[in-house]
Amino acid sequence: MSEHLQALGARLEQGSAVVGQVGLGYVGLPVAALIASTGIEVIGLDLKEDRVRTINAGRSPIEGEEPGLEELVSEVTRSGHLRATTDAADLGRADLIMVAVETPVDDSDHRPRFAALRAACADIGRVLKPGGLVIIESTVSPGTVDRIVIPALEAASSQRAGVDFFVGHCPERVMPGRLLQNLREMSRVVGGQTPEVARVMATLYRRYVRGQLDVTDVLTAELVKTTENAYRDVNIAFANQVAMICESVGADVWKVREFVNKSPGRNMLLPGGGVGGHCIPKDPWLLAAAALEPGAVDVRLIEASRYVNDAMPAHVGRLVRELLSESGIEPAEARLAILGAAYLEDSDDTRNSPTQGLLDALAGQVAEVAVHDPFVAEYRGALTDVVRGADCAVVMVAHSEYRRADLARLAQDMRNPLLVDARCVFSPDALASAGFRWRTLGVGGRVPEGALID
Ligand code: SAJ
Repeated sequence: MSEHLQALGARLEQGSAVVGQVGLGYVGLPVAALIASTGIEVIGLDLKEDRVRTINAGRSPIEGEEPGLEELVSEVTRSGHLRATTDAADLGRADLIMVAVETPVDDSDHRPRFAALRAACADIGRVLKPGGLVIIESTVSPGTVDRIVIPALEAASSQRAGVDFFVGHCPERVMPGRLLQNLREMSRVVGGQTPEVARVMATLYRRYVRGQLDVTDVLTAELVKTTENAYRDVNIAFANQVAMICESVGADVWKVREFVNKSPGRNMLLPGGGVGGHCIPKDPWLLAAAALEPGAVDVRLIEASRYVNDAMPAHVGRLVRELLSESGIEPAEARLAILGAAYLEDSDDTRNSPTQGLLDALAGQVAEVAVHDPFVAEYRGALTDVVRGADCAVVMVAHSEYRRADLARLAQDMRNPLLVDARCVFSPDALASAGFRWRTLGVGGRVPEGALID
C-alpha cells in the first residue's frame, strides 16, 4: 500500500486526520456532523452563506423533522469539531474530502447534469494535498467517477489519480426523516479505486456506520445504488401496469396482488397515484444513462417503467373526471379536495410529489381544487374544512390521518359524496356505508350503485 494511504489510514484510525465535506445539504450535513462526533476535525464547504452561518451558529438548516440532527450539529460546532465555510481554500488542510452535491437529471432529455459535481471537483483539485483521498457520496451514473471526477480532479490539481491522490465512491443511502438513523444503521457499498483505497475508506466509515461495509470497486458501487432504486421503480411500474389491466377488465388489482404474493418468491409492490421523492424518479435515469453511449444497450425496460409511473397522476385525473361525469356532475363545475401533497405517507417531503402531477393534469378542467396535507405547512388545517362543499375527494397519499378519517362525517360535509382512492386506503364496505360513490385505482370501471346524489 502506498505510504500516503498507509499514513492516511493511520490518521483516520487515530482520529487525527482532517476531513473536508463538500455540500452541506440533507446528505452532507449529517455526514459531516457524524464524522465530527467521532472526534475528527471536519471542515464543511457550502455555496450558501446563510446555510454556513446557520450551521456555525449550531443549528441545522435541513427542513422537516430529522431526529437528533439539530442536537448533533450544536454539539460538534460547540466542540469545534465541525466548522462550515464558503471558502474552498479552507479545504487545503483536509487529508480526505467527501462530496455530496446534487446530481440531477434533466427534465426533458433525462440525461444527468453533473455541473455541481464538476465544480466541486475543480474546487477540490485546486487545494488537494498530495496523498489526499476524495470520496464521492452523491449518486452518479456508472462510469462517472472514471470519466468525469478523475479527469476534473487531475486537471485542477495537475496530479495523477491513483499515484498522487486517490478516489473512491460510497453512495449515500439516506431517507428524509431518518437521515442520521440511515447513515448509522444501513449497510454501505465502499468502492475504492484499488482494494487498498477501499480499505482506507472503510477505516473512516467504521467510525460511525454500524451497518455492514461491503468493500468493492468504484464501478460496482456506482451500479449498486442506481440499480437498487431502478429495481424499485421497475417493480412499482409493474404493479401499476397490472392495475391498469385490472381496471380495463373489471378486476380488483388489490385482490390480485394479495393472492399473487401468496405464491412463493413473489412480492408485487403497491400500485398507486405515482412515484415521487428525491431518488426513485431520478436514479433509474442515472443507471440508463450509463448505457446510452454509442453501441448502447437497449434500456427500454427502465425507460418504460419511468413513463408508466409518471403517467399515474394523470390516470388519477381520468378516474376523477369519469366518476364526476358518471355521477351527473360537469367536471368544469366541480370542486375537488386533494388529500395529500407529500410524496410519501406520513412525510412532509413534497419533492417530485405525484400530487403536483395530478394538479397539472386537472389544470383548467375543474372549477376549484383545494389541497390538504397534515405534514406540509401550506396545506395543514382541518380535513373537514378542506373537504366541506367539495364534489369529489381524491386520496393521493396514505397518511395515517386519512386512514383514521370519519368517512360518514366527510360524506355529509361534501356537496356530493364522491371519492377517488389512489392508494387503496379505504375498503369498499367503509366507503359504501359512509354513503360514498367511489373509484379505487386499479379496480374495474364500475361505479357502484348506492349513494343518492342531491
Ligand atoms: N411507491 C409506490 N408503490 C410502492 C412503493 C412506493 O407507489 O410499492 C411510491 C411512494 O408513494 C413514493 C415513491 O414510490 O411516492 C417512493 O417511495 P419509496 O418507498 O421508495 O421511498 P423513497 O423514495 O424515500 O425511497 C427510499 C430509497 N432509499 C434510499 O435511496 C436510501 C429506496 O431505495 C428504498 O427502497 C425506500 O426508501 C424504502 O424502501 O423505504
